[in-house]
Amino acid sequence: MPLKILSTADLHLGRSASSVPENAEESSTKYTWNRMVDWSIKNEIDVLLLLGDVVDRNNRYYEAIGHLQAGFEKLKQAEIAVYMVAGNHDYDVLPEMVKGDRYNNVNLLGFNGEWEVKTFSKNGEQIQLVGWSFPKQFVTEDPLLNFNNVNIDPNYPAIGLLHGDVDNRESKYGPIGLNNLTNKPIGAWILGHIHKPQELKDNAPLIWYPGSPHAMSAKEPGIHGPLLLTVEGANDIKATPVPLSPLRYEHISVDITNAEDEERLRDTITSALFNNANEKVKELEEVAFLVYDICLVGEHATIRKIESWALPIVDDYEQEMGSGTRLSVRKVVNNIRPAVENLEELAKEPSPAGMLAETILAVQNGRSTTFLDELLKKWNGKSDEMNNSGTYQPLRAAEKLNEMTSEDAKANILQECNRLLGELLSQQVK
Ligand SMILES: [Mn+2]
Repeated sequence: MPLKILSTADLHLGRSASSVPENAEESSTKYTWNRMVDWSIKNEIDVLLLLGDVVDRNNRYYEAIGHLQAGFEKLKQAEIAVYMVAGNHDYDVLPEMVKGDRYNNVNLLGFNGEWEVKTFSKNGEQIQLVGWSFPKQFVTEDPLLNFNNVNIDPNYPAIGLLHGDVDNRESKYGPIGLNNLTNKPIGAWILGHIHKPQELKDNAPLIWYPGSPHAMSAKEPGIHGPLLLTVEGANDIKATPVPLSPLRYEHISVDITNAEDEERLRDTITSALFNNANEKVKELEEVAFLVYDICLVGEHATIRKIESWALPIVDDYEQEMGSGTRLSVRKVVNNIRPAVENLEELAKEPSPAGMLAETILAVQNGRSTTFLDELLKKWNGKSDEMNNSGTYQPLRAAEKLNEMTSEDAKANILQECNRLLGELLSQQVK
């Protein structure tokens, strides 16, 4: 029977997800840790791989460690082996935990930044686990540059465990060159650090970021969960995502062009949400909360009315699916165009409406104008001022404050120009 390996990274034990009720047990990452432990036992997993940043540096450190230890204990009783490498968040705590022989089933690979190989065998099947751990919080050199004298037997499958930033040379968190992964005698590389699950290469070697198994914010939309590996041969390792995250975030666009009144608008939005959730129903069995960011699109004469009609949906909307999944809305943004017959013609007019039209076109077509540059400069100044203000310090510390990018600035300016232009045009006597 092929060996079954469950792999995961970036659990950040100690953290909780945002935009779901704080008292919901599903919000905290320890819920997903327990769920993965139970799932491994129930599904007769042979090995659990942890790819670093399992424990969060900044959040309730001691509580987090207790939950990790309780899980190790359960896995030990079920005779499931654990192999892990440390990341930039837990470079000090993971080595500390495996000191002494409390858990003879738990192995930390590559202590202090030295590559290490260990062999695991069960029922006549044998695999090699090859790993490297963060020796300190910041690592600016590719760990694979020291992949020398690593003794790998080519007759058996080898799985590489590493935490770091693939193809990001400037990273302080272990920059990894993709080429340095592909020329090693490794059948599959399983990586930590990036929260979005992604396959970087589908074979020879297989390369995956399993991602965070617990979606933590709207910045991490889509399916989250651990990755199941089935080892059929040295270069035949299959990967299957297991959607175990109790939370899921989604971004959807809703066209409101035909919403003439408040009732029609609410109907348009709620149907769009329900249809979207229904399409995903097979992936929602384990999802308790599905949280949406809505972007309103289309064309409308009175954008401000649409906005005021849509606003209450953030607080009011709640819908429960047959699966028990609760749908809610975190945010509504608008990207509605004012109903203008010819924006290009209007942009030529020397009037406030013309100026707004010109700015809208500039943002949409990626051009710059003197006025747009001025607006961007002001926007960035205000945004920095706001982000650096003491009021937001607790949010920053909890990493709950999203960093603003120039894309955010342009999106906001576009939204504002559309709104103003709609307003101006609706005041014109026809
Ligand atoms: Mn990391």
